[in-house]
Amino acid sequence: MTATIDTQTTPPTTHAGILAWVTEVAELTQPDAIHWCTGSDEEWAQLTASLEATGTFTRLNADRMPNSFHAASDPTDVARVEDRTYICSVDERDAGPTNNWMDPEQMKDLMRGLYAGCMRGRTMYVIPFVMGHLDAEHPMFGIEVTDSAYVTVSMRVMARMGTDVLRRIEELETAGESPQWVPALHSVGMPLEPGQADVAWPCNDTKYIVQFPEERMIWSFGSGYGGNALLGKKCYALRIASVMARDEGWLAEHMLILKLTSPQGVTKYVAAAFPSACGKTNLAMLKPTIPGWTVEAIGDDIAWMRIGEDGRLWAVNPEFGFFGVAPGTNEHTNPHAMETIRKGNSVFTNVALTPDGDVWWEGLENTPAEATSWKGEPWTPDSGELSSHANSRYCTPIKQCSILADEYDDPRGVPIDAILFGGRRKTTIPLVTEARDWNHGTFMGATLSSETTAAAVGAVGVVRRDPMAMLPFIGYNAGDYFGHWVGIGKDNDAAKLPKIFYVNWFRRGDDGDFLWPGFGENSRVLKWVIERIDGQAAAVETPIGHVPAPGSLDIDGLDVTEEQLAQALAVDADEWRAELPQIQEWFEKFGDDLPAVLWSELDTLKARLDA
Ligand code: SAT
Ligand code: MN
Repeated sequence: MTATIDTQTTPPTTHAGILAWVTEVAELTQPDAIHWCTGSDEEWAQLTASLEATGTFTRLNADRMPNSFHAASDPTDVARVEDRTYICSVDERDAGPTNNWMDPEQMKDLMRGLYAGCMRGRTMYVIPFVMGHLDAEHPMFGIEVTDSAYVTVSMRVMARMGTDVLRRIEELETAGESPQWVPALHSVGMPLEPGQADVAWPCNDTKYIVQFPEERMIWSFGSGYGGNALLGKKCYALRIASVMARDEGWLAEHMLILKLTSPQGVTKYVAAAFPSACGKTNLAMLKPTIPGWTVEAIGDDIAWMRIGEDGRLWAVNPEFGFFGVAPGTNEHTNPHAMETIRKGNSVFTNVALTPDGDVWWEGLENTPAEATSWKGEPWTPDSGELSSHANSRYCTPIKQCSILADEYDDPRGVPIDAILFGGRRKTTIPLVTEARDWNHGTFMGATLSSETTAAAVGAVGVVRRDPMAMLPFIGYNAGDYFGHWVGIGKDNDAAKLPKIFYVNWFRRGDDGDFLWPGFGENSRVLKWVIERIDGQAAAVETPIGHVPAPGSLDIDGLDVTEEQLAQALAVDADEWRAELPQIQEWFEKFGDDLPAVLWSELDTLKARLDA
């Protein structure tokens, strides 16, 4: 039995372009019904009820987690599928060496074959959405068409969507502004024959996540999960937006945005890029351990940054929710996230379900004596298996975050003072290093490396280069992307641009233990960063940049000795020499497309290590 959704027969828009596209998609995919999303509470209630009816959702105990739901995906559909993700630029060269590429017309032929009749037996949801503010100078619209109610519900958490968006597009159209909108087509790829029962998590073994950069268009097929299916997030706000940013002179980056206020009331804004599942969300909502300092959140995953009239780099978070990794999230690692989640209105995917109707995951307090694992099997702490998938997620409205900065609602965003690049490395990379200048910072970003995590399908723990933490998200030739970064430095007043730092919370000592406690204690590193910008903290120059001078990083009251800190900050010339051929090999991938400036930075690094 399926609960019914209102399906209007008359589309609620007169926008010819949108109507034509939706009609074309419906003719190709053959849905039983079309529902234009309003974004209302009633719609949420209907959709979540229909998801309960199909067994996709289990409603959680309202006393613990009001208006919230548990979902378990198909065990084969648990993360972004990078090997199935394509940048279909007209010219193969424009996809560059880090992306999969196929000729766009060939890809469209192939995918039209997959899409033909793929929504039979299902409702097609039309989701008008905007990434960023509806009242931005140029609102960044999109229309996602999907046959997944799960995706529709999740999109309502993650993006501003619904009738208001449609009205704004029409308004601008009427004013003669022809606002751009990104068509984003998604199907789980599992049509239903008449009488065929649905499964809790429909998907298809054949998956394609495809960006057409010239057309600013997204086609996704076969997966219902996260970044593969919520097309406003990685596909639009990073891959397609990075192409727009290249063409228009701004930056679309995989960065959190936070506001830091000192005991003296001085406010700074920090943007930070880390690969998925490296603690970015924790840093975004950090609870400082040093007295008098406060952190407010603005974004946890994506930053769009434009040079303002004042010459500074202004950032907005284009998203409306948090899509955070659940395992490891708890009262210690991220108390603000826990508080945000507990307010409800959330969707949990691939975590465990407790007998009293709550969710649980590894690392959360109060381990239950028994639970149902993400695979739907009975689980106890002695099961010898994880209760939750390592990439299981909470999906929660950002407005519930009690430390959300007021500036979140400002369409102009915030002026960024510091950019941090970070990865997960057991060795070599110090706790914090300050770049000498913008180009050196671009070199740090371009050579960023990290041990892989469960956020993408594939081996975990392997060191890979992840430039600006954007490897799976750069929508064009990464060589050109580095050139774009260099260009931002060249075309603007360096004194007004943010200072760049490289951090590594994950360095380990000889005993294999972490050298730095991380989490709330990372506020100490932020404090040093801010004090550097204000010319207050001391640093020593090393071949790789400036690291904190002894005594300059505040470890007052912390259970870390000066010796441990020295190890965390050490620049080991031999480790770095071992890194050089890897960087060389990485750069060679880009051939002539790598900006010469980055080769000079590598030469400088070599020379400094030998000096
Ligand atoms: O699945 S998502 O791509 O949305 C999450 C992530 O990898 O950061
Ligand atoms: Mn991310």
